[in-house]
Amino acid sequence: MNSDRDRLMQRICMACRTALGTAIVLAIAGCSRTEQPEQAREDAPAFVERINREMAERGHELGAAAFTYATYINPDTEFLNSKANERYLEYFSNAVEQAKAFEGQSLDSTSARAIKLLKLGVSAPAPKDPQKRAQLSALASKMEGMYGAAKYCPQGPESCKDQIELTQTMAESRDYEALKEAWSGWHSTARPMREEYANFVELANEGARELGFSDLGAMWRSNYDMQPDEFTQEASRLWGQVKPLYGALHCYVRDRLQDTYGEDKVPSDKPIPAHLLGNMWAQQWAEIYPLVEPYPGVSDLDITAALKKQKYDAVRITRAAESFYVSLGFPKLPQSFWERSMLTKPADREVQCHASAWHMDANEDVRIKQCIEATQEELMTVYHELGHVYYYLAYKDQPYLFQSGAHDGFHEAIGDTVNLSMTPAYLHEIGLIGPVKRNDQSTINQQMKIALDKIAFLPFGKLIDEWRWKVFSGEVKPENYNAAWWELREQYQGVSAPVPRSEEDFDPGAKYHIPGNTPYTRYFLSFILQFQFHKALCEAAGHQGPLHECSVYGNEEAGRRFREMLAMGQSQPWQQTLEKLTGTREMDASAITEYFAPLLSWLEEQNKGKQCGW
Ligand code: X8Z
Ligand code: ZN
Repeated sequence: MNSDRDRLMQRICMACRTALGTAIVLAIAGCSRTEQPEQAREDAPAFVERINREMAERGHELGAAAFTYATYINPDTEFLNSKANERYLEYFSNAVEQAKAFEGQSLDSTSARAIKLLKLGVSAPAPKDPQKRAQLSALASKMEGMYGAAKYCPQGPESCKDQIELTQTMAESRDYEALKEAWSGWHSTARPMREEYANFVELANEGARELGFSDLGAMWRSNYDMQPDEFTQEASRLWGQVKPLYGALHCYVRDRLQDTYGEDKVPSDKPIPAHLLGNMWAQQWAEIYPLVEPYPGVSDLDITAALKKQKYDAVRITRAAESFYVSLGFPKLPQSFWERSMLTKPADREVQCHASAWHMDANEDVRIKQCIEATQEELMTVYHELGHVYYYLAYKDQPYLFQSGAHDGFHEAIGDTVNLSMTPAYLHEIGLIGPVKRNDQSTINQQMKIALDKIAFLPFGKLIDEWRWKVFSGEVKPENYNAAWWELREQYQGVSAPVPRSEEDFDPGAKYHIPGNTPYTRYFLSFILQFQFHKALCEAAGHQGPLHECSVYGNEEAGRRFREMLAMGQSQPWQQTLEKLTGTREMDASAITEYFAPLLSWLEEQNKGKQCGW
C-alpha cells in the first residue's frame, strides 16, 4: 500500500487510548461538580499536543498489526488487524468528538490546522455505533486479505495461479487467447468481494456523514486545502490539460497493436481490448514497448534483461535505490529498515504483494513491503517506495498530525520524481545499459518507453475515484457497479472488456486500491506534479538542455531543495509548499508537456490522416 494510507490507518489507531481515558474522565465529571475533567481545562495547543502524542502511540499499535497481517495473511492476523483497526477507530471517533469543544473558537493557526487534519485522518471512518464499527473493521480487513490471497484455479487446486504469475503472463505473452484467460482469471477472483464492498460502502459512508461530510467521497476530496467541489473542478481541469497527450498515444498504440493482432481483434475507431496492453489493468503499458518501438534496433533499453544477466536480487535493487537518494544527500536507511522490511515474496505463507511503504512509529522505524523481482517495473517501484520512506524520515520531527504529504499526491510523487532522473545516462553509470547514443531516434524510443507508463496512466489515475465518488454519493448503486466501471474505462481510457461482463462480476475489486480502500486521485495528481518537481530540481541543479535529458543524480543542491520540501510535511497548505520548490501555487501540466515535446510532435506526425478516438 502506499504511504498515506498507512498513515491514515495509523491515525485511525491512535485514537483509542484517549478515547478510553476520555470516557472515564467524562464519567467522573458527570458525578462530581468539584472535579473538572482534565480535557475541559485544556486549551487548543494542549489538546493538539496530547492528541499528537496519543495518536503516535496508537498508530504504532495499528501499524504493527497491519504490517503483520500484510506480511502473513491468516485468520488470526486478519482478526488481530481488524481488532486493532476497531480500537483505532474508536479512539479516532472520540478524539474528533473532543475536538468539537473548539468549534467556533478563534484558534492559533497551527492548532486550527491540526484539528482540521485530525478530522480527515482516516480513509474509512466508522459510525459511532460500536457494532457497526466492528463490522466495518472486519469487512476492511477481510477484503484486504481476499485480495492478497486471491488465486485463479482453472482446474482445481493444483492449477492455481496468483497475481504475480498472471501479471507476468499479461506482460510477456503476445497470444490473444492466453492473455484473455489470464485477464478473465484474475478478474474472476474479485467476484466474491462485491457484497462485502457494498456493505463496506454503507458503513464508511455513515461514518463520514456523522463527521459532517455528505459522503465518503466528499471527505476524501476535503483534504486538499480547498473546498471539495473546487477540488473536483481542479482535477477535471488537469485532466483537460493532459487529455490530448493521451489521445495521441492511444491512437498510435492502437495502430501498432492492430499490426500485431489484426484488425478483427483491434478495430480502428474502437476502444482497445484491455488485455493487450501488457498490464492487468491496462494502467501502464511499458511491457508492450517491443510492439510499439518507434525505431527498432536503435537503442538498448532492456533493463529487465540487464538485471537478470547481472543477477540483481531484491536487496541489491533496494541498495541501488538507496544509493540514488544518498547521492542527493539523504541519509542511509536505518539498519532496522533492512531487518524489518519484506523485500521478497515468502514461499510458505500468503502475503499482500502490492508494494507499500510503512512508517511504523512516527520516527525511524520505516519499511517497505514488496515482492521484488528482477524487472524494470519492480526496480522503478522500489525507487518509488523509497520516496515514501525518505518522506517519512524527512518529516519525522513534525507533530504527528503534520506527518503526511503536503497532500497525498506529493507523497506519491517523490519516488516518481527520482524515477524521472533515471535517464539512460544514469542507467549507464550504474552499469545497467550500454553507453548512450543520443540522437533523434534514440530520444523518441526513450520517450516512448516512458510515455507508455506516464501518459498511459493518466486516465486510469483519474477514473478510479470518479467511480468511487459516484459509488459513495449513491449515484452508482451496487446493481450497477460493474456497468458504471466499464463506462468510465471506455470513456477515459478508451479500453474495452475482452470478454462480456455482467453484474455478477466485480471488476473494480480486481484492483488493489478498491478492496484496500486507498484513495487513488493521489496518483493522478502525482503523475502531473512529479514533472513539476523534476523541472524545479533540474533548475536547482543548473541543468541546461531539454528536460527529458536531466538527471539530478549526485546533485546536492537539488537534494537540499527536495528535502526542504519534504521536511514540511503537511504543516502548511500544499500550495505554499509547492510554491517554495517550484515558484507556482498551482498544479499544472506544462512541465509534462515540455518533457514530452519531442515525442508529441513525432506522434502527431505518425497519427496524421488516422482516425483517432473511439
Ligand atoms: O500503488 C502504487 C504504489 C504503491 S503506493 C506501488 N501505485 C499505483 C498502482 O500501482 O496502481 C504506483 C503507481 C500507481
Ligand atoms: Zn506510492
